[in-house]
Amino acid sequence: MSAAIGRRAFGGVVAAALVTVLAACGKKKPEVVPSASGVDPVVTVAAIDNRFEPASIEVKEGDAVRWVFKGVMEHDVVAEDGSFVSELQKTGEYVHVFTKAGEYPYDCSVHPEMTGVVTVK
Ligand SMILES: [Cu+2]
Repeated sequence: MSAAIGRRAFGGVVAAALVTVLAACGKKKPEVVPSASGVDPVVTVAAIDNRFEPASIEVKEGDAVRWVFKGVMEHDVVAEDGSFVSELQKTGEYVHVFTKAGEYPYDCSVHPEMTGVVTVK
């Protein structure tokens, strides 16, 4: 193996390590899923500084959930599975209709300590 090839291989290892570090310190926010409209939410969750209130809610299939943004800081709602993702916002609301039973953990992309879960029965 020549020295040149050796260097190239080393560069690849460094690049791979860098990607790993970047992935660990900032998971990329998934694409925003537009807020639902024309529905009547059964539960409202407040996004405040810095938590979701209430953090854990339970709804039925077909129910809509509304998040209202009331913080001084910007927050968002990001489902772990990407099924509901809001913009970063300080005011206004975000609505999502849950059509399938399951557990939907979510957090705020800028405050990892802000977590919540929607359980759909
Ligand atoms: Cu936040």
